[in-house]
Amino acid sequence: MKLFHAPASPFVRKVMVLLHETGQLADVEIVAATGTPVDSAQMPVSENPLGKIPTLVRPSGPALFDSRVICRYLDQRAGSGLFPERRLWEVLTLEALADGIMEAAVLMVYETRCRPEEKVHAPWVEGQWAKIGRALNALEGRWMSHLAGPLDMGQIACGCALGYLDFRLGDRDWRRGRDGVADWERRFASRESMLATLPA
Ligand code: GSF
Repeated sequence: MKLFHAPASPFVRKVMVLLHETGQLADVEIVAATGTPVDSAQMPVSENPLGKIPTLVRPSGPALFDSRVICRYLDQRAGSGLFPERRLWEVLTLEALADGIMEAAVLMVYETRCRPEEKVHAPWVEGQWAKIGRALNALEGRWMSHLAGPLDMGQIACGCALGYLDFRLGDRDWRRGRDGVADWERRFASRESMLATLPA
């Protein structure tokens, strides 16, 4: 299998952490692909018409995207139980919440990276940050007992989302007033799979 990959992408990191945790790393060839919506020259546009990463090419069958589909596929392939049937809707919702944090953070990065400075719309950027703030409050208020449970895909996605906030938006201090999430993140970030996939 081939995985279109960039070391800074939190969505790609979800896939990489899963590959580490489930012992499938050797089954995947990493193909470098960086880009933005305004520069897709190196992106896998013939495999994924959306031109986004991660995209996974299998020996047969259509290429898989996005990260949620790829993670579900690789989990099933290894029978690793990261989407346990008993807690499925919670796990998928937590993954969606973490993906939403990543999406909003990536949009904030694109706003300054892809637009001329005079066209950056500050209220729109702050609207994305407000989404992230509400999602972090939900983690702190409602998800701590789930985060403390056995490893699942929702937790992996949260670890990658919080790592991305440190990587790209470190000056925003997401930890303030969220001691529970901050403490969980510190412990989760010390997993071997997380240390091996630090964004760069
Ligand atoms: C999001 C992937 C994405 O936006 C998923 O895989 O879960 N919902 C999708 N990837 C970014 C790279 S990143 O910043 O993680 C991407 O491919 N951007 C290029 C573009 O054209 O949006």
